[in-house]
Amino acid sequence: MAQSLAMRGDDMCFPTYRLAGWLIARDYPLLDMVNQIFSNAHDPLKGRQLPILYSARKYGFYTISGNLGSRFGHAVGWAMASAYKGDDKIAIAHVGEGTTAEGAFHEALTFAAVYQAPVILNVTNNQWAISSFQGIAGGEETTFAAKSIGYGVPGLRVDGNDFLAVYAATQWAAERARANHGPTLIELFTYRVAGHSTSDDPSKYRPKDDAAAWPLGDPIERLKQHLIRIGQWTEERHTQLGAELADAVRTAMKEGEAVGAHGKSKPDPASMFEDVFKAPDWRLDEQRKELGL
Ligand SMILES: Cc1ncc(C[n+]2csc(CCOP(=O)(O)OP(=O)(O)O)c2C)c(N)n1
Repeated sequence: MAQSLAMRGDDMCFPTYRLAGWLIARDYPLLDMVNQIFSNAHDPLKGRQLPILYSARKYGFYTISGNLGSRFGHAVGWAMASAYKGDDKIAIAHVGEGTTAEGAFHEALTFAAVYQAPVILNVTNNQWAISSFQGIAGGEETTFAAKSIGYGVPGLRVDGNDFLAVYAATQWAAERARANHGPTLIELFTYRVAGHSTSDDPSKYRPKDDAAAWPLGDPIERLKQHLIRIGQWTEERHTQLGAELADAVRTAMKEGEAVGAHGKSKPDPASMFEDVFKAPDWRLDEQRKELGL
């Protein structure tokens, strides 16, 4: 995940559900991810979030929300607070192109522009919002990058399947933000080859061979070819790495299952009364006692 590597450890990412790569690129433990998915006794989020809606402050990863677009405004607010405190930490946020049709996207851009917030706002244009194609969000009228012009914010349109281009664009926007030159909107142009989720069947709303017509290739394959060409990588090492990673995922799954899957182990119910207020609150204390916890 190029952006995760281009940002500083103390910056903050306001992600969507498609950003697990951020955590993996920063060596977040796979087992913690699996335990979160299972909501088991070792779930770092104590069963309080939907599966895959990770949160990891130490890894610069703000909690994901199922409410599309809600992170854009949070990122701008966080970035404004950082600037207000005289800090040089910056924020980066993501939405899909479908989500640009939500008010939250436009509100966030207005605040970002007016207050020159040190933030990078990304639109991952994978061309499909479940079964709605990008035109439903205005993608046929103009590009998503060009939407920035109306707000007076620079907009970049990047080949989202080119690792190095994404890295370079992010680094450029991060330098601008850190030097107090304000926000940048980046459109990451890509294509969603698979379904929206495992319960989605894209052949119901687009031609079965649609993915074959996509000209910009697979980002991992492209980076691999580039690295081989410059003598930094080989087919053998790539195959070996693939096997190692598959093994790491299988091992984490087994370990997570051993802790507990499908409700076999759960976070301590009494923990729901923790972390709500900074100091103990008598109302919560009464509720906890009422439940005998
Ligand atoms: C406020 C809100 N409205 C609707 C949904 C239901 N929903 C979940 S994902 C999705 C499609 C999002 O498409 P896009 O923004 O293009 O992102 P992508 O999943 O393609 O990355 C929708 C409509 C939601 N989660 N939140």
